[in-house]
Amino acid sequence: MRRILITAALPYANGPQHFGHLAGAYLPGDCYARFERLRGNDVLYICGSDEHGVAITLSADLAKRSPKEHVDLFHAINKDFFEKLNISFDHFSRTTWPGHIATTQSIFHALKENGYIIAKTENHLYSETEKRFLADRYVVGTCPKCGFEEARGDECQRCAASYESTDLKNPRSKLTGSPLSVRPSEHLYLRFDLFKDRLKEWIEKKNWKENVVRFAMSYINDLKMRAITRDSDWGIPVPDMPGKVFYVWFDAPIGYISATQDWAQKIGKPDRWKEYWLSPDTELVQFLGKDNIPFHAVFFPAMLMGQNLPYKLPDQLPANEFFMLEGRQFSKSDGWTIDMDDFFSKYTPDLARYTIAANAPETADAEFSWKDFQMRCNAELLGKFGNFVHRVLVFAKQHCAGTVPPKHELNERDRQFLEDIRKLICEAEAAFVDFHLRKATQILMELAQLGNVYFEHRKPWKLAKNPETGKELETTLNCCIQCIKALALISFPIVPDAAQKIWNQLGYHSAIDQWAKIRDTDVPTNQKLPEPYVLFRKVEDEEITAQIEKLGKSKALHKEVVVKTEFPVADPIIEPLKTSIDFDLFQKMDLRIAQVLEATKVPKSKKLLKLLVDLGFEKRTVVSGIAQHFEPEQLIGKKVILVANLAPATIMGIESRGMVLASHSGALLELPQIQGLPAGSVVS
Ligand code: B3M
Ligand code: ZN
Repeated sequence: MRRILITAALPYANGPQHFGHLAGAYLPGDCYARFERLRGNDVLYICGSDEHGVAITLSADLAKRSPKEHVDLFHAINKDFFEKLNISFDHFSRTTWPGHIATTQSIFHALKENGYIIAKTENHLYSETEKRFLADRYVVGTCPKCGFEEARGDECQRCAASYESTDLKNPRSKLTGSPLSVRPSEHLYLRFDLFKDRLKEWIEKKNWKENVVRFAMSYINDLKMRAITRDSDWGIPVPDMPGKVFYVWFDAPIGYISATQDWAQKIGKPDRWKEYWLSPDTELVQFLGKDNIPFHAVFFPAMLMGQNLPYKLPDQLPANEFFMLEGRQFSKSDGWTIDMDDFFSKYTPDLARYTIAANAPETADAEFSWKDFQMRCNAELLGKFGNFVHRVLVFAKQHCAGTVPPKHELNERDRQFLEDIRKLICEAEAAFVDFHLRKATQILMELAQLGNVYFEHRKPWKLAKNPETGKELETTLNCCIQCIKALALISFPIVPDAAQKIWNQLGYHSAIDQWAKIRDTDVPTNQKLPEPYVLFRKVEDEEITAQIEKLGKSKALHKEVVVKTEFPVADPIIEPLKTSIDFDLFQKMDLRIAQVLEATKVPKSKKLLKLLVDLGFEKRTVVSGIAQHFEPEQLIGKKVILVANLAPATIMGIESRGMVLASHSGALLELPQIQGLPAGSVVS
């Protein structure tokens, strides 16, 4: 029996989780955990809320909650979300439980004792009114190079100079506008650079996904010391340094260890965490999204290498790409999301799990779309999978007195069928071992289809009409029942509720619990079959249309156009075509995707908004005449298309570097939608 410790990235308790998160870490982790438990291994699946960091204090402030109230709220919401989706964590802890403080501090002490921590005193910007040091992103001031007055804390969006925030002239708080002073502050740095060789040697031996290794290696080559402390009162206190807490990415991964300790205490065996974390034969498998790779492949391993205890380093790091909704990133503020209460009032968790697994973002970004969801539910789960199970069981009930009929002499077709079933079980096994969820769902459907084809071929309804083919009928149904058993087995990690129901419909009263035994044992002849029932319902077109419409409606951009215009949607206003231009001229235009970071009304102007946009490689200010169509806050986070090489122009005293594309029709205005691609992408 192997001992497998599985973790999934600790979600920030800073907002509700959605299918995007689920696809990146929690569902793949859960399918793997369920599969390995089924194989009889000692599995511990650990997760918990990540409850520290500036992002949390900021959102809490905005929501007028204390950070504690904020994380309590979202911890509860997210825990419930995972429970509703049948994510089988053995424990879902949180980084604000007291034990996490002690563990974080002891990891820190060992690093310090071993000479990996140094202190440096540097000047930082301090707000007298807010009584705190401000991180770069909360600072604005006058650029020391070009004199631009709205320059950011670390780089000037006008002249692209980069500098220390303390070099800014007239520095101010971005939030309150109050002036900032310079004060020395001491911070602790972790000497990650000292782990370069050990990290390299360790990663070179790993058979991880190519992109994970490449990404990790590029980080290692460039490893420098990094500050692990922050000036804040929300976080794990740094011993002997009042007013300082650990940087959230220092304490969060330690949360995996402390969550295991929390679990061990709760089961009344406080030392059991050591069996997982301190034993060399534990296999540590950490599921995560690709944006978290450096922390799991480089920084956290280095922190553990600097300990005196023999902590486990990850053996596997299945990192997934991003998962979107209908081609765009999930965004709650945009309404580009799925209301989970509504979802669960209509659909079972299995439907979500199956659809997400079938589209798992394993090698490329992937998405949830409602049409695909409908197809997965109707054509696959209901049409192929559920239908096969149901028709066989109904037939057996009618023609075999409600029991599993015996298997008699097999013909070539039966033999082939049974062999194919066995082959597909082995393929599914391999897919789960290799974290290939997509593949596993394909195999599941292949197996269901195999059953359907066999059933059609053997035509039991004909065999039933002729008393002389009674034995053939029984054999056919027996073989089909063995196929159903295989379906229950391999579908269990993905759709556990449906799998268990199928298992029970085969007359078992136990839980699906042993992979090899179930794989190798036939459903016994004469086992009593209960009344069969339908497992999946049809998802109607109207439901899907309604969901898609809802998505469109709650999309802020769209809604605002409708709400803000005084006129009903008018007939299109056809403007005459301009004279033609050369392709060369067209090609000179540089159109880019730009993400809006800040939006404010231009004082004394009805039409103008001042936008700060991110082009990926630089940030700039543009002035755009769309103020009558959008509230500034609706635009934050949106991606727009910018004419990026338009000569700068000064509009109402503001230098505008570029123009946002928009489409007008009478009083209507809409922004072209490209939301899934990164800022800086060329539009041509
Ligand atoms: N909370 C980031 C995230 O949710 C972070 C992961 C921590 S894992 C130790 O993507
Ligand atoms: Zn400048």
